[in-house]
Amino acid sequence: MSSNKDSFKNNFLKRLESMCGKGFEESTKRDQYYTLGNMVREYISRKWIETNELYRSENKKQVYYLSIEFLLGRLLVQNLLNLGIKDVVEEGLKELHISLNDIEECESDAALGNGGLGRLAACFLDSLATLNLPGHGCGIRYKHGLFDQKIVDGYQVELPEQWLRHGNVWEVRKSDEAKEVLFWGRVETIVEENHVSFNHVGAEKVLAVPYDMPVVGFNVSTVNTLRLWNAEPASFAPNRDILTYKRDTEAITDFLYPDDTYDEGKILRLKQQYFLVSSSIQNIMASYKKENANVRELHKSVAIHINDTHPALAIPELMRILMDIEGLSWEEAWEVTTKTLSYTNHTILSEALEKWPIYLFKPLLPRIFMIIEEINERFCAELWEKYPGDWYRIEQMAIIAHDLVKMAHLAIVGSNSINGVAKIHSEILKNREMKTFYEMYPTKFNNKTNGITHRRWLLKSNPELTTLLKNTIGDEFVSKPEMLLDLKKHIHNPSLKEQFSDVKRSRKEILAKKIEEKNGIKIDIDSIFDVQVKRLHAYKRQLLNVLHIMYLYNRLKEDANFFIQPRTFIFGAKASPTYYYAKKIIKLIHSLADKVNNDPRVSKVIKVVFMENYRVSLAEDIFPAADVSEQISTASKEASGTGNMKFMMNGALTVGTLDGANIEIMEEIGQENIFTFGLTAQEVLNYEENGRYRSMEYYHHDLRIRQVVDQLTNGFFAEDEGEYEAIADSLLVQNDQYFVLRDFASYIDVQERVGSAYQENDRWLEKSLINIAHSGYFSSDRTIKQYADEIWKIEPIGMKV
Ligand code: 26Q
Repeated sequence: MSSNKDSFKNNFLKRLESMCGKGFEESTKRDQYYTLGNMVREYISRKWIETNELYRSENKKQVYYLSIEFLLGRLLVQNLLNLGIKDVVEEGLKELHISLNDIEECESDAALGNGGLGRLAACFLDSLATLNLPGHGCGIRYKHGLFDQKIVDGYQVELPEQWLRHGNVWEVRKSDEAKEVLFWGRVETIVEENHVSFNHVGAEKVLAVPYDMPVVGFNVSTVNTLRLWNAEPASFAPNRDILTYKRDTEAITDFLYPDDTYDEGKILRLKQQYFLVSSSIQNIMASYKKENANVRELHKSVAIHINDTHPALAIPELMRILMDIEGLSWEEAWEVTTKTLSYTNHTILSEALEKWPIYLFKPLLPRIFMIIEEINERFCAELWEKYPGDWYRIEQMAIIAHDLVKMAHLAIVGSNSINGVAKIHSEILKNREMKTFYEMYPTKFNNKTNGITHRRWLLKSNPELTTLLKNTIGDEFVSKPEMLLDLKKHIHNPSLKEQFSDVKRSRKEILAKKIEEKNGIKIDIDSIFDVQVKRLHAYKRQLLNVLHIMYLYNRLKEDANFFIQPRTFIFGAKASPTYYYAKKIIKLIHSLADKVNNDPRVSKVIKVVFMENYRVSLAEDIFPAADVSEQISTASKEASGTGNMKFMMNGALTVGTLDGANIEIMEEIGQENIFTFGLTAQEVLNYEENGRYRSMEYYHHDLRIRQVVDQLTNGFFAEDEGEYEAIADSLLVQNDQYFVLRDFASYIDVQERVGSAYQENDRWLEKSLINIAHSGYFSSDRTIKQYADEIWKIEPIGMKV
């Protein structure tokens, strides 16, 4: 690799021949991708080694970020950008008549995550490296990432994802650093004079082999590591059929679990969690002990962060190693453990809180279970001291109760910090969901509002807007995203507005072209691109969006004079394979699209598009092209949201409830630059408490509602009349748990205001620019600085640029 275009070209051609065994003329795009990828990785490796050496020699505190998901997406172009060689490479390739965009298409997304939580972990890695912070990701090398979604006849079909099929140029296998992870077996208690020790015997051993991926900081020489563990058979002979053992072992890292709260309690998922945790903690101890003698001081050199409760077994695992291997007393081990660990909560939906039945847990992880029992007993004793006689409170707070292990309780008790991911979410945790724990440990609770990396969601995905911003306010915002605020000085500049409008239009054209290719639907570039892309979940209320479109359809059919600003409604969403209701909503969107897009008159003003297989790389085409961002969750249910920030950074205006980070977006940009509607979180929580909501009343009293709800089951759609009965039932029979009908009128109103606002083109563009200007606050660099200063207590490591 080199920073000179001509020598890059020469090297590229030589490498292509030696790696692929063919000349340039015969080479395929994939050969070219593979060659370039390998050149880039080699270029990274010097800095990677130096970073690791520096971390060893400086011996400063480091953080390990444990996460069951890392939703990285593609890495080639982001790495080129962060290394500062994208332009040279792009130009060099162009002279060879190769388009960088084309060869990027050969890279599979690393889709090792479901959605928000996994993508947040990926943004955090990018920020850690860019801020020169010693922070490592620890995760699982799933052979198959999140399923590929195909739509067949309007229904979602899942296909196994195959990102490793053509190899992975970014990973380095480190078989010498493999660790053994123990499952099953039993624990022998050995009592000697004044000492008790424990022996885990008859266990089944699994080998955890690390694959390291470099995490390249932007414009710095720091290259951090994401270590992904792969499960392989250990060399010992198990006491059973070797083929079954091999298959069971490899199954641990075969699949990413699709976020599926309806499918919990699967033993394989528990195995995955312990596999990640045990290999990572063993690894952390091994590298700590290379440089430090005293394990009692671990917390001075190491912070371990758990991304939700999925890696919460890190607490008993660290206790196990400190006591059983390092010989610390319970009290000593507990002090080190709690000082080392911190925890982020990402959800308040009670069905997503992890609970493991003892009958599954205890046989699989006998020593870990013993330790959790002891943590629970000591914790309950402490509660008894504090609240003597308050059995109810103790039962509610216990880590083990009613034959279940409650992972959130374990995580809270075993950590020094517990944070939510947006202000309102952290307040709800303190005042409701985790109130009793907050009363017990008030100082542990804090907020860290989420952020996104502008290096992917602006610089990489929207180079056109990036150039315009550089020309307008200079390029300081590239390393200091808060400098985007400078744009506010220019929002009345007519030339800037025109240029921004051109950029938006060009990105809408690119997306429209892809939609035409993939969906065969021609869309109007001048229409409002109104987008809802996120996982499909009842609480996110894609249904509210759908019912509003049905309402517009009805109005257009009934009244030839009904005017609306033309709109294209774009959806992208994966549903968990066993989430019946969510899959029905996908089918419903397709039925609606058929109805709307095939109506000669209606389709002149509105269109409905469902983009298949929503994922990071598709998102990079969608956010830059959006005019309107749909963030319409039932207030109080969306912990933060991060898509809202990506839209904002690309100049889309938000239609949203006062939920999650939408509230902070509004605080930043002002009420006049966002379209809010619907119940507040407090109003939702009041309804939930007093039970006074009756969805039927809204159905009976609002004709608009009655019409669209009836249309779900009266043959309006071409499908069988029973097809959407479950959806109609959720609204009427089950009393509309997510307040869709309650917020419907308010949503219609706000959408009318959106339409009118869009007609005032000049004001709309100013609002867009204000959104972009304030998006710097939502950079994950800000978030990560707060974690580093307030939770992990880590500092940047002095690197030369
Ligand atoms: C739990 C038990 C069993 C199987 C799966 C799961 C599971 C897996 C993934 C439960 C939840 C998840 C993912 C949660 C998630 O993505 N939450 C989102 O996190 C974002 C980052 O903080 C927030 O912005 C979103 O508001 C939140 O929904």
